[in-house]
Amino acid sequence: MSQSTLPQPPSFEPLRREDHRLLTGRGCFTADVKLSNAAHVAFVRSQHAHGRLLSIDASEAAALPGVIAILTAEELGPQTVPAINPLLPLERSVRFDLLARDRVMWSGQPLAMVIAESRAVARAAADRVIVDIEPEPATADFQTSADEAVVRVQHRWCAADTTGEPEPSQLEVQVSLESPRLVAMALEPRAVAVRIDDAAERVTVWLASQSPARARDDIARVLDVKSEQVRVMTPDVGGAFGARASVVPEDLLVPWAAWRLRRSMRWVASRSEEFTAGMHGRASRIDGTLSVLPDGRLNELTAQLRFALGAWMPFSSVVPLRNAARILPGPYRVRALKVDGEASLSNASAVNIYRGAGRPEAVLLAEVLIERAARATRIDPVEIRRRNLIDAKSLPYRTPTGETLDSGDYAALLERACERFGYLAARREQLSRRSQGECVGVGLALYVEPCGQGWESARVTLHAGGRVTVASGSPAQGQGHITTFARIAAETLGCSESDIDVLLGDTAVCPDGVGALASRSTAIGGSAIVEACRVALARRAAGEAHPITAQARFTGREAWASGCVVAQVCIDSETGALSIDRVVWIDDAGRVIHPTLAHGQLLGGFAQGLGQAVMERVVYDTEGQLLTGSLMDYAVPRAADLPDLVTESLPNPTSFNLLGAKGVGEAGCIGVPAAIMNAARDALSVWGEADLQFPLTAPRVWRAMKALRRDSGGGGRE
Ligand code: SMO
Repeated sequence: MSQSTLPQPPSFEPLRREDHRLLTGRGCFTADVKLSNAAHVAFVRSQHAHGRLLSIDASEAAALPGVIAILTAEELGPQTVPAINPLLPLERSVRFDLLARDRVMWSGQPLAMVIAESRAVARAAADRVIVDIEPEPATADFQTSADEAVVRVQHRWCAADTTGEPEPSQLEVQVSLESPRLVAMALEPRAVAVRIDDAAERVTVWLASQSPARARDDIARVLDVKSEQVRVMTPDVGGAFGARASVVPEDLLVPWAAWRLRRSMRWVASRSEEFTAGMHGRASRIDGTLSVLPDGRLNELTAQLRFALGAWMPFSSVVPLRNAARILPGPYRVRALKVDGEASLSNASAVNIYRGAGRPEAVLLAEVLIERAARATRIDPVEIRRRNLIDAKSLPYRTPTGETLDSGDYAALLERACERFGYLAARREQLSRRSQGECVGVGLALYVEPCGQGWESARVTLHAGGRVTVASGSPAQGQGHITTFARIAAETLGCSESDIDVLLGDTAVCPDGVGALASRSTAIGGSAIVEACRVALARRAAGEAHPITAQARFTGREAWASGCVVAQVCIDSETGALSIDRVVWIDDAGRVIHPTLAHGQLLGGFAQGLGQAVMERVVYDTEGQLLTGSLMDYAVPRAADLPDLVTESLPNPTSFNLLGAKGVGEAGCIGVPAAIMNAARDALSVWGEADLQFPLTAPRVWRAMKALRRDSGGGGRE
């Protein structure tokens, strides 16, 4: 990424409070937590994707010096993963054992736990546990029939002025789009550390959770103790991205084993375990049809959404399907909408929310369709969007799926993005480069993204002498919440940020909260801090003596951030290799509290969005074996892969929370992939409509290009 085009944060911005400690090696991640006399856990996992579990023979493993215990479902009993967030009703009841009992459902499923004096011994012993499985055929993602869906969603809507019947003169375009399975590649692999306080009948669990209060309750249920007996702490966390919003079986099994054996214990996942048994993301196939009137107005959008769930359902597993369905048709007016969605199980690792959580899929569908419609009607892609965007005057706007777009100016985002990109000049450049045989494309994407639903909590204490303690229910996984929350509190209290201490991620000292997910920490978590500060100020004005403690629980209405991305790509017509020349991205995250940190969120989301678009893909074979089980086979972007990026903020504050803030962390994964896809399709459009799918690797682009050139008779010599 060239420094010249990177917007530099204003020079007066202080560094993040977190950084000095982290950059000088004084961070404390879960694996760093000091425990005296801790045992180590290794998991025995299924090598088959599906089958009957006949027996587990641990006798040889148990004889290894240093092995403390080997635990299976026999010791655990019928313990299941926590209930699922009922945002969508389940079609049938589902239950998933924490340790396999009689069946295995995916290759990587935990079958037994080896507890030993060292990590090395635990792993060596795990390798010697003999598991007998009678394999059965595995069901890959999207292999199930429609009636096997576990979750469904449907939206039907028709504007009052139309019957929704196709008008005779309209054009219809269609696309099928795949969003491959991805790994939520946190820098820090999953880890759990548990300390048993025998005398007090209490357990402390260090866990990289986005939702520590919920994790505490989940752990207490498995231990069969009261929630007050469990303390969950999230120390420094090296990335979460949705994958740590819901607990995985291991998060519950390690505390259970520690409690059972009355011994402190730790488990640190290997990178391989992140691939075989970590949370995956995306995994969807979407078919869409858009009909357009001759003047470019959008008539009817029809979408068929299919999401894979994997072998078991984490708490938030229905969220991607729900989000993709309700976000359509994005920032556009349509005359009719039909959305049908379903999600089904498969013999693969679980799919959960991952940065964007269904938002990227909705945006990809709407944006690829609208550019196809532009080519079909021969209207410029910018102009066809202009004719269909919901205008700022119409906000708040009730969408066909019943959502409320609260704030924003989509047309302004589009105009500003085109201006910063030099859109007209780029089209002229494209023509001249095409005439010289180059394959160049320009693509756009507009997005709306729901942010900050539900409630969050905060506690503020004003101490004598002026220091202030702020405790939030929303923990951090690298975002820099301490810096942002200190600023919010200082602003509200009228004191200096340096007077404020921020406590996060400890259920013993923080009020219960929902957690840090769904782009809610600043909007909802920050608003709770504002409210608690206001209450504390009022008490001080009334003469209450220090320390003054005020607690607040803020419930916000979901606000909708938005943005516009324009990308230019160049495709090597011999090899299919795609390079991204440049990207311009205008984002409306509402009121921005800390520009440096918001910018960092944009960059991080940009990198992950780019990875999704051009290189990342989890692949299972037909027997359910993972083919991309390491970073040798699964590509993630490196710094050198990032192209020139220009970002600009065009804030329209929301009135749905106390700060006017909307979300920013997920935006890069939402708008960027769609813009890159459109640019690639635009590049190949000289030969026709390409069936391009993510990730846009050279072989895939080359094959799509070859098919088009053969069909168009132009240059197809292969
Ligand atoms: S994908 Mo996010 O942590 O809701």
